[in-house]
Amino acid sequence: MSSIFTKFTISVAAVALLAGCGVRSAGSVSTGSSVTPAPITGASPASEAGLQNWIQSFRPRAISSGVSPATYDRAMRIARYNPEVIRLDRKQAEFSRPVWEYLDSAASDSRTTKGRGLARTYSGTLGQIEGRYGVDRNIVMAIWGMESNFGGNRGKMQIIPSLATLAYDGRRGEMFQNQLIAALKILQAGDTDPEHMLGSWAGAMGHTQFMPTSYLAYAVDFNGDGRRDIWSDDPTDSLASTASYLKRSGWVPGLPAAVEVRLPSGFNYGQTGRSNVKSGATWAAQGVRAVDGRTLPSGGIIAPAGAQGPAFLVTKNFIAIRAYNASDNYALGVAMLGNRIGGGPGIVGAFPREAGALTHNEKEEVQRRLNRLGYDVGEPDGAIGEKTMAAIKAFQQRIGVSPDGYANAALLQQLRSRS
Ligand SMILES: [Ca+2]
Repeated sequence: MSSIFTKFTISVAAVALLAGCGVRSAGSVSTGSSVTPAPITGASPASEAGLQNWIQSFRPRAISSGVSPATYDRAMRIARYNPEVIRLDRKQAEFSRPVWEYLDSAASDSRTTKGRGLARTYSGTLGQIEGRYGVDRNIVMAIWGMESNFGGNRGKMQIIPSLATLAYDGRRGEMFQNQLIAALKILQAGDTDPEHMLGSWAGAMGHTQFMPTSYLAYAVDFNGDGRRDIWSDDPTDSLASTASYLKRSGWVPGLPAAVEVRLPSGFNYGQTGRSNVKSGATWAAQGVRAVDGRTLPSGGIIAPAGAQGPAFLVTKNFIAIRAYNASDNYALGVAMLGNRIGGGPGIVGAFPREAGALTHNEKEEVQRRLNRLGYDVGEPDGAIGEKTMAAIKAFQQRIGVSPDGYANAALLQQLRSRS
């Protein structure tokens, strides 16, 4: 299978060492890097022979985790090394899309129209799911839209070969070994068989892209046919499983996930951040208002494009959506798409589109300069996370500008003139 493998001669002893390394690491909490078969200097682990050897050495671990020998052997019959998943796993996300472009596509007109139509088609099912789990049907629809474009992009790759390759390969080996064991337990429960267990390259399956561990924890058989079938064209079990996931992640019935707000002039942006939760009355007393005039729930305020862009009060239900995918932009995209599918408006406030967004390299430069000024943002990676935002806020406070934590051209200029 692997063209790379054929270029190297790997001795039987080396393969055994490699396999043993994988097994030893499997029980530890180490990162994937320690699973990388370092003993074969210069050689890629990309080899069918290496994978098959690893499968034999991993067998006792799977069995001790509760996978029967029959399940293991039956599933692993279809495991083949897949260089494509390794290529995808290593691909760096170096493009950097402005948040408004992400949200534009998340809650686009076409996706909204499709979602509204399907919400009518599945109205009865969605009502039953909402009745059982208390999760807003429009949010369930939005996750369906975000994860697979309403079932159109569920992924057609067999999960077992993908997960076996990723578990063996090593970069995030431990994580994928756990996912592989979870996938084997799903097969053992009889919900599907290895050939029909399909999904995306990294193991996300079905209409709402459940990883195997999430499936084991949250998937439900809602239509009562005896199988938690998230692979079927019928989305019922997938949608109910998604509602089950959100309910267990703390969903509060009747609470919006995100409410677009207008902030008063002179608002102290040092208060932004989803974790800085205040009651709706406290925000209202500061002059914060919902753009649609509704009473504010309690939550934190985020301004994803800084002081020049729109702001949102985000609640416990925003946090529940983040449990699905730990990204503020994702959760905001789900909330906005759900709002639109339910007949509500999109985002009212204007993003600072004309100002553009920093490139990946410019974001790295922001991080380097913050580090140089003594703010610890860790290894620059061009991804503005919570650590970097906190450092930006501290820097902005120090130089006396509104501490919105947003990395834009003005901030970069301010950093360049001081570092
Ligand atoms: Ca079912």
